[in-house]
Parts: sequence; structure tokens; C-alpha cells
Amino acid sequence: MKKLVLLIAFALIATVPLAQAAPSNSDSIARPVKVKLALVYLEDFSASGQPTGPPGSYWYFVNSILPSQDTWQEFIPGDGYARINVDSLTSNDTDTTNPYQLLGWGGVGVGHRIAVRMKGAVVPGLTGFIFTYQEESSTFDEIDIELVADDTATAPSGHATLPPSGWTDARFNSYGNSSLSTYLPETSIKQPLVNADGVPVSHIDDAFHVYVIDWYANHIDFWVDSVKQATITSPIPDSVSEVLIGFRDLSWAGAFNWSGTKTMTIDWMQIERLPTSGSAPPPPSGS
Ligand SMILES: [Ca+2]
Ligand SMILES: [Ca+2]
Repeated sequence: MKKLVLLIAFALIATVPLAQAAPSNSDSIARPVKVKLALVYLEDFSASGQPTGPPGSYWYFVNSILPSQDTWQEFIPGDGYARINVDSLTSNDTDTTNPYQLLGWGGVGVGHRIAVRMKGAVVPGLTGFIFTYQEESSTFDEIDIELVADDTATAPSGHATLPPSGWTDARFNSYGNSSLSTYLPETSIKQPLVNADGVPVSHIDDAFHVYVIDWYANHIDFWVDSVKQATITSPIPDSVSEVLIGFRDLSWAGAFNWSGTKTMTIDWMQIERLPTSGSAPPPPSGS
């Protein structure tokens, strides 16, 4: 998911970092290990058009996969859901390498839980994602949850992709002050999505799921439907970053085996403050 070079760089510079790491807690009284998280921002898409977000933040969209989705009303009609539409036709793509269809929001820093409830994120031929991104002159920060029906670059490929026996592949990645030319340092964990029993599951199921990145200063936890999928301890990004939700056409996402259009439906995006000691409770399930 590298090199999202839009007008993002200038937008970041012009933006006051609105969500920094939580201040340390001077309370010396012993606390439970699990703590309730403080809400920083909830976008529930109940108002039509471009969201405003907290002061100093901004929203934008990219539509280089399905250029005809070109108004805020089409992305956010005001019924409580954002929609990201894609088609299987590549001839109309306005980015000929790896086009995107996405909503972007800036931004959030270390010390936060980033959670999204959505359905329709797994579409053969495309990578569905939620990721953070920040770029400087020669380096970038990034944390990824990438979802594909069948990761063709990761064995086994050609597996079943539909419920009940098929599953969805995922990549959980992090980059911290990584080189824009070598993409290093990088950690990438490639594995199926699993349920609470560790059984691979398919998200081509027309059901809502909650995808979560817990971005601590010393590690990152990745959750899907209250189940911790992976933890990365290095590299850990340290700069305020954008949050991007949508699709990208990447080589390892396999072939389009469908025609027409498909839609990712986003119920909400939520930012919460992580505890500075102890661990966060599991996020909610998708249902
Ligand atoms: Ca297209
Ligand atoms: Ca909603």
C-alpha cells in the first residue's frame, strides 16, 4: 500500500496534529488491567456529504478505480453509511498502475485504537484495507490491514474463498521511518483471518465486521471481530498519520471473477485513546 502520493503531504503539513499520545497517568492507585478507552472521534456517516471531523482534521476521497463515483453524496448519502463503489473494468481506471477507491481522514498518532465497522471489504481482484500513512521527504510510516479473497503471492493460493469452508487472506504490516526506495524496515504478517477458535473464516459474507489497529508506542495489535489476529513489535511508526479505508488494485489480489460493481459499506470509524499502562479490552464484534 505504498506511495500514496496525492495532495496528502501538503495537507498534513497544514494540519494541526489533533490526536497525540495520551498523557501519562499519575494516579498511583492500582487499576484493573483492562481499562475503558476514551473516545476521541466517532464518525457514523449520519450526515450527508463530506464529514467535517474534529477541528484541524480533514476528509477526502480518491476514485481512480470507479471515476464515475465523483460526488460526496455518492460516498456519504446521509443514511448512516459511507459507500465505496468499485467496478471490475480496468479500462476506465484513471491511475494505470495501482488505482485506489477510498476515503481518507487526517489524522491520528501513536497511542490510539483505530476501529472500523464495515462489510463488503473482500472483493476478488482488489485489496480491501484500512491503513495509516504518513510520508516525509525520503521515509514513510504505515500500518496496514489488507484483505484479499486469495493472496496469490502467499501459499496456498487457489484456495476456496467463500463460506463455510473457504477463507479470506490478510496482511498485517508496519513500516516506521521506512525508506521510500527500499520500503525497509518492514514487518509483514501474511495469514488467513481467523475466528476465536483459530479457524480461518471468509468475509465474503455480506456481514458487518470490525477491523481494529491498536497503535501503541512499543507494539501494534491487529484485531478482527474481537479476535486478536497479530502483534507487531517492530518497526513502530511515530508520526501523525492519515487513516485510509477502501480498495486498491494490487497484483497479489488475484483476478476479477465478477462483473458490474461492488460496494464496501462502512457503518462507522472510531478513534479511541489507548491506555498508557495495561492493555485495552477487546474491541466489539461485528454483529
Ligand atoms: Ca475501473
Ligand atoms: Ca453509521
